[in-house]
Amino acid sequence: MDKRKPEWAPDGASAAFASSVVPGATPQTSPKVNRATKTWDPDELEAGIRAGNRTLLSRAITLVESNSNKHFGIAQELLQRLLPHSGNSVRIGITGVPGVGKSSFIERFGLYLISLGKKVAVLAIDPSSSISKGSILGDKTRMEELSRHEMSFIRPSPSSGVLGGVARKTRETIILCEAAGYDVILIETVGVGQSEITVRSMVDFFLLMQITGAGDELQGIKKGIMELADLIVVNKADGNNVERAKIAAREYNNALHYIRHATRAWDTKAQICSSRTGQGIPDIWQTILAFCATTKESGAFEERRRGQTSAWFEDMLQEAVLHYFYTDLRNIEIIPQIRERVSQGKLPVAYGVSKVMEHWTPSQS
Ligand SMILES: Nc1nc2c(ncn2[C@@H]2O[C@H](COP(=O)(O)OP(=O)(O)OP(=O)(O)O)[C@@H](O)[C@H]2O)c(=O)[nH]1
Ligand SMILES: [Mg+2]
Repeated sequence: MDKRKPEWAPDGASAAFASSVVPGATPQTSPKVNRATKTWDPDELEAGIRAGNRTLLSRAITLVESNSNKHFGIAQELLQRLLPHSGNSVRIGITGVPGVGKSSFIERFGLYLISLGKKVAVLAIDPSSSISKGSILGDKTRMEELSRHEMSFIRPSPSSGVLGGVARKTRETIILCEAAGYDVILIETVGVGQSEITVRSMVDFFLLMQITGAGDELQGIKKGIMELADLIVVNKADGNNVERAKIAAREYNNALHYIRHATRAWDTKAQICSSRTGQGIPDIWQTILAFCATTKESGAFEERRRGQTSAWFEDMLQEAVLHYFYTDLRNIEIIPQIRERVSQGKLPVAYGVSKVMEHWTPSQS
């Protein structure tokens, strides 16, 4: 099969999925689907997505993931049309170290939500996929049943670009999925580096997954990560691990008294579950429902969403301005020269900066 094709294509995907999103050393500016259909028809995409057509949803995501300028306009037009139909989901981020059981949890939890009549979309932000140019979402055995279900839609991490670009694509993908009627959006990320902060900045509810270790549970967990979480879940509470998981949850609950909570008027707590037996899964959904009710009531839910969108706008604006600045011909030559003189100690740093700015905007100096 063509391993470059990023589409998740859950229809009959079986063992092909996950492991297929491999090489991609070059950004995928020419999605395969484009060759098949020749053109992108915004009317067709809009109507298809609104009708919940997963193939067209997949195509639209490929479009927003494209780095090509010629796709940008149409992707943005589509997003603008769909924006009024977005926002009606619960966006849930799930993080935890590799092996903690995130994908197994998503499979269980997703199937449970489907049993309640929900439509579930699963996205991923995997920073290592941009470094290694290949997805490590080795989930073909973990989410197999969910991926085959017609009420689910699973899409791996965009496989190229810096985290900022990946984040933009995921945010836009959330909008598309919501317009397609998905009620719950689950975003998996590996518990390393900046990706947790990034996912926190695009979700309503952030779930930190832990497992019991040997002894001191709190050792090794960073306070900073706990401060991002709305719920800590101690997974793998099954077999002879149940008691240890309960003890761990108690320890987290004690520790949570002493840290700042992620969401205004919401007390972050810890609970246990088993993604293997399904124990505790409904309780987690109850917690999330309680969270939504409380934060919607207090206004914190809307406030966060608005804040996230304006922060996203601000980030992109800053990125664009920096790009404009550094690629401006007036700066391309002078900045390295002044940097050199500054680093040699021949010019004070602030003076060097003022020289660059003067050169760039002589009229304002
Ligand atoms: N006993 C038990 N094993 C579990 C449970 N959940 C996951 N596992 C096992 O833990 C291993 C890792 O599970 P994954 O779901 O792939 O973990 P992950 O966090 O998604 O891992 P990465 O995607 O690599 O970050 C697998 O062997 C699972 O079968 C659980 O609740 N109980
Ligand atoms: Mg996983």
